[in-house]
Amino acid sequence: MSEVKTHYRNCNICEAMCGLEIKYQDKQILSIKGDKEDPFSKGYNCPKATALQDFYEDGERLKTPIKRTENGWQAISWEDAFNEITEKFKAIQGEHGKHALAVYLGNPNAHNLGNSLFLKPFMKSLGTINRFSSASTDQMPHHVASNFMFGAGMLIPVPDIDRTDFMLIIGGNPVVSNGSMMTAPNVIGRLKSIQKRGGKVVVVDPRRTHTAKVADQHLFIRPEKDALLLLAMIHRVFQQKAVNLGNLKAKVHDVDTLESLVSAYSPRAVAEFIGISADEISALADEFCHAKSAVCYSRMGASTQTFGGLCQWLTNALNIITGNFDSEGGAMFPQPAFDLLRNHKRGHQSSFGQHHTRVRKLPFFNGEFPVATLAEEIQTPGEGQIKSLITVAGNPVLSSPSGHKLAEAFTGLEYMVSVDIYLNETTKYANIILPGTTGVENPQYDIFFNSFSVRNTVKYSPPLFEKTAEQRSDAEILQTISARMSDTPIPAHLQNIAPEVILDMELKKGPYGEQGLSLQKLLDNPHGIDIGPLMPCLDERIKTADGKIDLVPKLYSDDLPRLDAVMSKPARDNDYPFDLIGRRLVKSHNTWTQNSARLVKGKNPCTLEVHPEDAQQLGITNGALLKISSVSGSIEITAVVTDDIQKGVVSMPQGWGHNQKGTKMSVAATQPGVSINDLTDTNRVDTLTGNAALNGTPVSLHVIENNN
Ligand SMILES: Nc1nc2c(c(=O)[nH]1)N[C@H]1C(S)=C(S)[C@@H](COP(=O)(O)OP(=O)(O)OC[C@H]3O[C@@H](n4cnc5c(=O)[nH]c(N)nc54)[C@H](O)[C@@H]3O)O[C@H]1N2
Ligand SMILES: Nc1nc2c(c(=O)[nH]1)N[C@H]1C(S)=C(S)[C@@H](COP(=O)(O)OP(=O)(O)OC[C@H]3O[C@@H](n4cnc5c(=O)[nH]c(N)nc54)[C@H](O)[C@@H]3O)O[C@H]1N2
Ligand code: SF4
Ligand SMILES: [Mo]
Repeated sequence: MSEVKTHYRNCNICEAMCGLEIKYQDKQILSIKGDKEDPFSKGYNCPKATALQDFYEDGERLKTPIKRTENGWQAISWEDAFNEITEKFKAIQGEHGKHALAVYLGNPNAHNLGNSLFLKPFMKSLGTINRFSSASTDQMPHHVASNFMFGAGMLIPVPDIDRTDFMLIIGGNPVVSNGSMMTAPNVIGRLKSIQKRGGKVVVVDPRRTHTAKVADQHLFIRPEKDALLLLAMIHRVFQQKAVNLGNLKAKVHDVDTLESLVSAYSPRAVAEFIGISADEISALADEFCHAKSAVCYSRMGASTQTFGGLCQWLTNALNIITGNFDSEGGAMFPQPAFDLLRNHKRGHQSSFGQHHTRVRKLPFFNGEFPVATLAEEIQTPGEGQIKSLITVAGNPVLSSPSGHKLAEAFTGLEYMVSVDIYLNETTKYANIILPGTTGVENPQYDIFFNSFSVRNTVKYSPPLFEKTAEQRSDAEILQTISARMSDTPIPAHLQNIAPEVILDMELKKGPYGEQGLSLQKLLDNPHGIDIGPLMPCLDERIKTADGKIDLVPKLYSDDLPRLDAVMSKPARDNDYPFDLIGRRLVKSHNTWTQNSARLVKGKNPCTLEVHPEDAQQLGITNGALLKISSVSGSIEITAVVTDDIQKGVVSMPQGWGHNQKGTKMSVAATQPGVSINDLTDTNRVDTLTGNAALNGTPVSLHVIENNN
């Protein structure tokens, strides 16, 4: 046996980029702990980090390709797999056109250096316009707002959580999720620091979440009414003559237009609809204005809903008109060492709706179509129909709206491939599964999450363990398919270029390159390097043609009548009287971490939270087995009666439902739960951005069996 060694790397499961210290001996991991010397996470880690060992050791994780045959799944060589896949793709594209092949990209792509770099050339080589991804079940409204207000979809303002005096969190539960579009390891510690320095944290959520319990104030809001709250707060700011552009004077267009747009949305006018009193709305707006610095941060609950687009626009607008933008303690732009916008020239916004989906005419944006339309695009015959699909690191059968219907659509495809590490609810429909290396077998550098980070830091880790001769990385898989599918030959020296070569070049050309930042420097500093807190940088970073912020892009003012229509509709649907929302759990990450025994042990957490008054009215006892139904389908789930949830609203976890035949994740199947996305509805989207409305699904509840 060789000596015990130590390896440092960032955890790549969620967005928080926690630094880890891993002790190992030969190819055996001995322990995983937070790295106290990581300048950003300072020793913090959540319970999921240790599961990196489980994913590495998981005997059910695929390591070489498998092919579906009449006699079940069979091993196939990489060469045979690549030959078959590229022949089939070419034949299908030859017969039906390039766009007959679609791609679905899932969340772990953003956590993998190779995928982050090579998906772009991969898409180009396939020549299809039909890209779908988890972005349209997640954060598309943020990108649309940044595109139109600041000139680039990837220019995301993040809360300066470490210096703010007042943090308003709408529809996010960062104490559990550890933040999203806000990379901030140890959010709970950072929120408590706000309080320790005399500041305040306010949470707006239909559920009393863990974050709400830590906060100084929690306001229950009716689902999907956040845009009205934000409009009323902005109304109050204007009415109190409290507009203060701070550093942004002469840098913001259309402040007057905003004032006239919000004039109809007084706190009194919206209070009844949103479930927060006019006095509370006014007080919240006043406190926000009077705080030395303040920031409004709105996330999943305010993005994956029917007004997600408006919410993200108004969040930015509130920060801007109160002097809390591009300034300490407000919303600020990171300056990442690997700058995704390095080549983005001013005045080159993505055009919106340059194409629309064939069936429902939803907009194309940022190179993709909304995933809520994928099933119908596969199932509706006619010119442009999708006949073939490749999924890369995604599980849309569990993660997309009406996932069970998407599964049905997959059975009609002529040919499907999945680049994935498990035989799961989605990949079981593939003809061939190509598994890449994962987690500790990969190099780690967070291109995306450094772009959303609350502090500028930089860190690279090489793979902890070299892959075996039989394994391929996702990067190699993508590069091989690209080389074979591309119409224009890719030069030999670029076909297998290592991610590190590109990383090194970008670091040297990036904002800290002149100060000597390079891959070598990162290798010499395995705990990472702290660059410092976020700095005002609007003038350098903004990408609008004239360098000014567009406060009221037309697409948003055009969308307000849709919101007004809600205010005249009855609050409740008689057939489906409850609003279903999702929740995240500390010990699971989306749909794929549940094959780790240490993460799924104990009581089944996939339960439905019901308010005591609703439970009493329907005769539901704690622990009762319920049937929940929506227009999309029905599932059975155990009730937990709690006043942590607002009356009229019910909540269940997302990412579950591992109970399906033909999958091979036997630990996950011991605690399968049910899929929330068998209830969500592809027809519920934010029509402005195309993002799925996964929160606020109208449902009904029926007792199957009470727990007496
Ligand atoms: N109702 C409801 N639905 C939701 C949400 C919600 O809040 N409510 N949340 C949404 C959000 S925010 C997101 S991001 C999406 C996520 O949606 P998806 O990205 O579709 O789902 P994941 O669970 O992240 O699936 C990851 C897949 O990648 C595989 N995988 C893991 N690691 C690797 C790797 O290193 N390489 C490869 N090739 N594959 C890998 C896993 O086996 C799994 O199949 O779900 C969305 N769906
Ligand atoms: N442990 C863990 N961490 C994760 C993940 C995970 O699965 N598990 N997933 C990661 C991913 S991919 C993402 S995108 C992030 C997401 O990070 P967050 O956005 O922080 O995650 P959620 O827990 O989905 O928070 C959404 C909140 O919105 C509330 N909500 C629902 N509907 C509404 C509404 O209409 N209005 C308002 N105001 N609130 C509403 C819900 O009650 C919930 O508290 O988390 C990441 N981190
Ligand atoms: S918070 Fe996220 S990045 Fe940090 S250890 Fe947990 S899963 Fe990993
Ligand atoms: Mo996400």
